[in-house]
Amino acid sequence: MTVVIWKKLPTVLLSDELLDKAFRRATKAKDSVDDSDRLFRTRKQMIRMIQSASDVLDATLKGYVSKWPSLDKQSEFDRALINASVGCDAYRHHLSNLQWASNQAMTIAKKYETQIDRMMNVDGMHVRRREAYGRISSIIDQINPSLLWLNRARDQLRKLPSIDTSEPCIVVAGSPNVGKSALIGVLSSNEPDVAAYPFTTKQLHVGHFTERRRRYQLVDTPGLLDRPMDERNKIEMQAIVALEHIGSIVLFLLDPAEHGGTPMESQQNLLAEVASFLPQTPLLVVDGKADLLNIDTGVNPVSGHLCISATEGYGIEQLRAELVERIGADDIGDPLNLPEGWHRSDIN
Ligand SMILES: Nc1nc2c(ncn2[C@@H]2O[C@H](COP(=O)(O)OP(=O)(O)OP(=O)(O)O)[C@@H](O)[C@H]2O)c(=O)[nH]1
Ligand SMILES: [Mg+2]
Repeated sequence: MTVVIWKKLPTVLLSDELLDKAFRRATKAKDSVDDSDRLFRTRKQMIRMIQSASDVLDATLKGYVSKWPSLDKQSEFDRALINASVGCDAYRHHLSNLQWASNQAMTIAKKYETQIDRMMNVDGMHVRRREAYGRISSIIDQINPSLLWLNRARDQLRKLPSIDTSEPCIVVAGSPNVGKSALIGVLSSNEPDVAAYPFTTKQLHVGHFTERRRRYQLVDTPGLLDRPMDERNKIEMQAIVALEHIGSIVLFLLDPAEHGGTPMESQQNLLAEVASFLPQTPLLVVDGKADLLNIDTGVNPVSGHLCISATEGYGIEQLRAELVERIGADDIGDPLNLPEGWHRSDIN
């Protein structure tokens, strides 16, 4: 599975820009044709113009199709995000329109090239070449709505988080304002990236740290879990379900001081809910804002949970070690990732 770097999605030219590019290239190609015989020269020129215009269109359009990530190759998480932000059906439809136009342009070009090749009249060749241009232009104009759609979709998709599903991913969940983003900030080695879930207006933080040569990603869930289950729409549910597929572990952050405004009872209910819709994903419950609880020992003696303060830095390294250990225990796929205390003589 490849990681989609959404920010690198190429821009898409609109129909007039595309045609301009193709016809300009074609004129240049014509000028390089040399033949002393007027009939032969014109024939070669007209054919060359049609050929090079259709080649440019074909390469550009197919280039878009191949550079835009193919939905079938996406993780369930990415597909859920694409669906929520621009719609998977529309995505497929507009990209396939580009493919269609590119094939049409090639077919028209071939047909006119053959005709011109058989002609003996210079004026007729010019007429045919203009006809070919006209028909190709009308095909490209027909897909302008798709080109426009892709440009707008690009603006949306660029805001999505880029998550590598082949690396461990820690999903940070909890009620609003409990300190999820602050915790991602202190656990991350650089400033976390800011991205967007397509259905909330809140900023989503994506951070990472490296421990024993392994990269751990941290993903935020702001606004995703704020409402009761029955009020969430299908698209939000897809994203929540998809979290199960990317999450190596769910870090559920509680705010026992209720500083964020949510009573502990509601926080516990949300915890039960999260546990029920992500049944396959291990869950680590952590008490946050330890500074407000006056606990600096790393474990809350009341709940038995690890206890951290993002603002004061308490318990952070203990939490990191716990996360790495829990994820490591589940991972048997990577031969380079040996259990603690082991060594390999062939690598150093
Ligand atoms: N005292 C204290 N305050 C904290 C701590 N962590 C976060 N806060 C404060 O709690 C508030 C919410 O923190 P955020 O990190 O934005 O919480 P969040 O869970 O990401 O909030 P949403 O994304 O809106 O759901 C902010 O005012 C933080 O400064 C902590 O460890 N101790
Ligand atoms: Mg937040």
